[in-house]
Amino acid sequence: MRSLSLALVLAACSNAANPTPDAPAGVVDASIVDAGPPLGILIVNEVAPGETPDWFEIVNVSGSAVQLGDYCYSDAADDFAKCKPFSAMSLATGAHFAQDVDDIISGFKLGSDEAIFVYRIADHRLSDSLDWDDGVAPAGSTFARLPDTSRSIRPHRSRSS
Ligand SMILES: [Ca+2]
Ligand SMILES: [Ca+2]
Repeated sequence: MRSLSLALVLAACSNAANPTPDAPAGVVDASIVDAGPPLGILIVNEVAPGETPDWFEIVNVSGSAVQLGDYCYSDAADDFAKCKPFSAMSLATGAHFAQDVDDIISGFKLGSDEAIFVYRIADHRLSDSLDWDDGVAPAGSTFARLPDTSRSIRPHRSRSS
């Protein structure tokens, strides 16, 4: 929030009779800062939209086992009514888990240009998300972090072939 802090300092130093409300960008950023950074406990490592069923893979990158039932997933940001809890199971440190997604299992499907969000249910904190664009994961391919859990995301041949 350096820009907002600077704006406040400048406002304090300026003539009080002539305020200059010129920092709308700082106001927009505030909601993001308030939510905090993603937890990064469960990472969305790979998505396979357009498969039957669609699926995505998560990895537990924390130093201890995670109860998946404490987390939920959604294709809509901050939609906790839609957010579907994972099954109650323990995911070991470093372990991968592929979650199938369809209207019956999840209440939604994964489209060709969407995103998937994983939240901790107790406090609605985002653990991780992955956004993809149309055409990046054609039939037979997925969209994945390569190498695993990295910030580099690109098309990847489906492991199911
Ligand atoms: Ca969808
Ligand atoms: Ca998208």
